[in-house]
Amino acid sequence: MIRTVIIRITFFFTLGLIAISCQEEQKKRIPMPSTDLSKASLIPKPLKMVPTNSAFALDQFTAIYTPKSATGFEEVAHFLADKLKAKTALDIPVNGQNSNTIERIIYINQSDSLELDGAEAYQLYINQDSIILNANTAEGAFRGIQTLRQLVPHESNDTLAAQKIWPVPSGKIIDNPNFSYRGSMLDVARHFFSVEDVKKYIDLLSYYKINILHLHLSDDQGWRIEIKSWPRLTEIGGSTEVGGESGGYYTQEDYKEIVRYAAERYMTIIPEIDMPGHTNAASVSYPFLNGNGKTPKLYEGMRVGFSTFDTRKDTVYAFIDDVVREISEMTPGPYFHMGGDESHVTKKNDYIYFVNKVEKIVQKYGKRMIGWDEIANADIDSTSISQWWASEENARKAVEKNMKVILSPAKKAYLDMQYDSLSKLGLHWAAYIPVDTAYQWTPEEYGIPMENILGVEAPLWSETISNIDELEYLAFPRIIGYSELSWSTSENRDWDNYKIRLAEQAPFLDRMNVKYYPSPLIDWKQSRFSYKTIEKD
Ligand code: TNX
Repeated sequence: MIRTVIIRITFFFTLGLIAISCQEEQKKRIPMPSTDLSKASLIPKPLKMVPTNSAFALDQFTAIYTPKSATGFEEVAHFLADKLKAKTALDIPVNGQNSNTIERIIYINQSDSLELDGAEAYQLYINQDSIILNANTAEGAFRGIQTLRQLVPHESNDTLAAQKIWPVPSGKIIDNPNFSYRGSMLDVARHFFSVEDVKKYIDLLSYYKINILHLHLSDDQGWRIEIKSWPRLTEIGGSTEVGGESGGYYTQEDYKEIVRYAAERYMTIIPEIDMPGHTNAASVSYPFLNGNGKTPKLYEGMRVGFSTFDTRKDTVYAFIDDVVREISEMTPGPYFHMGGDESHVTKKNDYIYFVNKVEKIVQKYGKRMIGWDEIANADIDSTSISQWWASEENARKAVEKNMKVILSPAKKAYLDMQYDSLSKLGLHWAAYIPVDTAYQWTPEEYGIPMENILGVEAPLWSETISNIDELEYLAFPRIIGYSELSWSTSENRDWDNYKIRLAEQAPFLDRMNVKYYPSPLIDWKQSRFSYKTIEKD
């Protein structure tokens, strides 16, 4: 394999460059400490790793190259160069012309090798003088550069050479995700989070290879996405949030910017408009939508299950058609989430009628419908997807209908559950979820046949959090564990091994200014970056 790659490289470089590098090889090779790839703190853990106990010296004489014709690869290379610059301050050229000063290369290669089974698969070959990253697609290359970023040490080593170097442990990595759907959800309805906050979250999630961000865009307490044909939704429905704070919403331009930023990180945005329950904010804006028989008023509390759309009015479906159309037009991903949870004041027949109608609208706009587990009670298509949060019975019904299921069981995967009874943020209606409980369960053996599992998603509901620091406190470090639960195979997951790798994430999280919960279960690595937490006592 390495030989084929090397042959490819010789095609890519001029003979002159090869000749120069051969002559100078002896002189430029830096003695490397023995570095053991198998001890690298990679999360999620790759499928296979073969250490060769040497190292690649990342330094100012390193350059990145990509094949010119491969779509998206050059952008991936620039992304890597930017992130390496932020970490090391090195200015690493991408496809540069001036090869005289280059001694070591990172080659991000498009390869059609059959060994690379799947769009997100990649192989990394790290030698003393080259790093070769093979992927079928730019998406696979993007996942691969996250691994590479994690392999670059946080501190440089300047005892080995005149210049600063960052020794990257050598060896071979072969990787491919266990589940293609590795999700996170953010509730921007109970509390609104700015575009900037969402981007920071996306950037952190993508470092751990999470590829889905589901945005819960509407609820009783707020409507957060501009709909041009129904402007009062945001003018009125967007003005409130839990606890009387000021609300907010995304303009369509804002939403498109989130979608673009996520796409740059090979992450799909899934928009959710929750209905027929959780619709108070919509009904306050347009009272004809309301079906609970009371005059709707703006709501800033935390109760659930009191609102419903009127499911028997054509105008309600005309409204939904506009909403689904406008949002779908801005959403390149294949999914539209219709909520469907906790519609406690919608009669059962009305609920089923409603879900069936909305499914058709979603399909009309070319999307696959997702709904919370209750939707499996409707007469639903096998192409629609059920998100299991509460009811095993509903999850079974989905499997009987041969639907795919997203695993988000609240007692294991809810990021808004408190870590323990002392946690200041979060709820505990489903469970307390300390960092080990969040990690120590097996999605593959949770009662759903493997062929029905689409993937795992960790929802972050925002009743108790109102700013990015609080968001990060509940999400981190648990979301890092969910990334491993959905990417790595069960044979590669082990709490005792994981908790050591998790401890090593502290320098990254600190450098990114992430206010994670410093769980006492983890022996956090101290870092030279500032170490602050929002919980002082
Ligand atoms: C249940 S999960 C809900 C949400 C709440 C959450 C709080 C789900 C589909 N519904 O409306 O925010 O619990 O943990």
